[in-house]
Amino acid sequence: MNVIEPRLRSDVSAMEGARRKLEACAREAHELYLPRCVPYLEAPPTPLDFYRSWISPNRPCIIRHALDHWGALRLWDYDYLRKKAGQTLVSVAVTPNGFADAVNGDRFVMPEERRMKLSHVLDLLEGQEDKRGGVFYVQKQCSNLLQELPELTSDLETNISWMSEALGKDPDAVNFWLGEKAAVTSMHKDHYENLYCVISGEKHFLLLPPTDRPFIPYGLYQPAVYHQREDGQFQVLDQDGDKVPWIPVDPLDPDLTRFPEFGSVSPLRVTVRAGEMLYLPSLWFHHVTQSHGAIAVNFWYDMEYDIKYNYYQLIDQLSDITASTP
Ligand SMILES: O=C(O)CCC(=O)C(=O)O
Repeated sequence: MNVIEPRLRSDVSAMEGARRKLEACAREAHELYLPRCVPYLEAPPTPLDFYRSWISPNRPCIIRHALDHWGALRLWDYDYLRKKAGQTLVSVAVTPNGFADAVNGDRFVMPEERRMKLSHVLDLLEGQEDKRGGVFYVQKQCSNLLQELPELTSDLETNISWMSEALGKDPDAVNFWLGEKAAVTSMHKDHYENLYCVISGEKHFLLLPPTDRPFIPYGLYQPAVYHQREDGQFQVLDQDGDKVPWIPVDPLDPDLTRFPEFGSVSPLRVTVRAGEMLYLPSLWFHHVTQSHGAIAVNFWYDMEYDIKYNYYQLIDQLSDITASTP
């Protein structure tokens, strides 16, 4: 008689039970507090109201008229950027397909990073120069607005006062984004409270709450980086280091045969237009596309590592364990 089999069967049914509980928890979050679409605020909030209504309940919203006083909204066209910072070197992510930091086959592939004059990037975006099969995206998230483009900071605020007061801290990073329509940010989450401000063009966000984690597949991938050869061909070069956990599903065209659980997510889709600010709460999954040449600036505030973070970690780990149930 095989004594292991009954034990295995009960382990499997315990896993399935845990999975059902996780899925019930995700559904309950939708019933209890998650919105069906992203609401708009018509004016910047007070710190208390913003903390109470949005940060604490971890709910996204779009804030209008919070940037009306930024010169950037009126000034930042390509001519102005050329005059003000055209000769400045910026870090640019270059890929053959628009996917920087994304799963490609069995690899997690990062972009080739080039240092280029901003004017050169603008020429490429305007089609004045041959892109040689590359897709270009200024997207380095190292506070690149402050680090690489200080000339532009007088056209906006580098600190959102009501947010700093609500959280009791200043942003960890202020990032500048400028890219082609083909540039896509694959689905991921960050441990930041994010204020994402569109200066020109449009950004399209697909959002999933952290509680949907049981339905979101993760894999472990060999890290690699794109490299464009002299003849223009892109290679994928393996990198040393640990495997990278990443989400392999494309939420705009999910392969539900491979990832049937993803069929249970309820995405929020929102277009953020010039002059609008999206509050993207910490740990929300997001996938981002854009109109050609869209410009944005975002503020990342480190999240509180409190009980909410702790609960998320539990859901994350249980989702992993129960997903591997045969
Ligand atoms: O604008 C993008 O392409 C990505 C933005 C993003 O992922 C973020 O702000 O965390």
